[in-house]
Amino acid sequence: MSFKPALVIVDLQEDFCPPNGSLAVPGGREIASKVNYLLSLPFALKIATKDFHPQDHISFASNHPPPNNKPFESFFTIKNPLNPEETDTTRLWPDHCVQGTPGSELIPELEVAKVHHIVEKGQDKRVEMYSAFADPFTNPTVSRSKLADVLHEAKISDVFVVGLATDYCVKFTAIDSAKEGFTTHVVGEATNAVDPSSLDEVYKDFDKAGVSLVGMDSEAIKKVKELT
Ligand code: VGL
Ligand code: ZN
Repeated sequence: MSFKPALVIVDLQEDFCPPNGSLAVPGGREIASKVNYLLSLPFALKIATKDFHPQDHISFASNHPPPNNKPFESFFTIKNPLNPEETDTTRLWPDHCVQGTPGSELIPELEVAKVHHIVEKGQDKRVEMYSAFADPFTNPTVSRSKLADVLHEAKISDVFVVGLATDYCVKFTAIDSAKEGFTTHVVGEATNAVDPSSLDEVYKDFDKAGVSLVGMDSEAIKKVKELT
């Protein structure tokens, strides 16, 4: 199959960035220059995703009763709304990326004019959805975005994932991309993590899923530059 790369920029939104983001990732805004450089390269498709929650989203600690409602600390077991036997235990967060709020906007540093598609995710209040492809349930899946269709229709071979956060939405988006059959790369310098101490584990998960961690100067990026 011929090399046809796509760039997927995950959740580069105000609420994930200092100084005002409710769920600010350390160094979140600083990756914008690297992402903009990648946007200048001849990727066949350039996509930005947005975490885009209703105010009553299940991942917000504020929507749960005490004492298990501490943002960043508490966990909650979500039942698949279509099959209560299937469950997903997940961390609760401060309110973030609420539809229609400034926190949900892509950061202004991002050169959004170079982006071909914006994919919104996390709109279903009943499920967490870190991956920009789908929620974590499989039996059955509850909520799916248009991302897989857009990539398959364009006959993309390789997906390069960047953005926020390495240990949550970047990780699950990259793993799902590999599951969809795309050769998948995460460009390390163009991501940042909520918890940098978790990165060793995250990189092991990439290995297991067949996702490669690459640098801005890697052979994989050189191959993109050589396209015209
Ligand atoms: C994310 C936590 C909650 C992310 C989204 O974009 O990594 N993290 N929602
Ligand atoms: Zn979220």
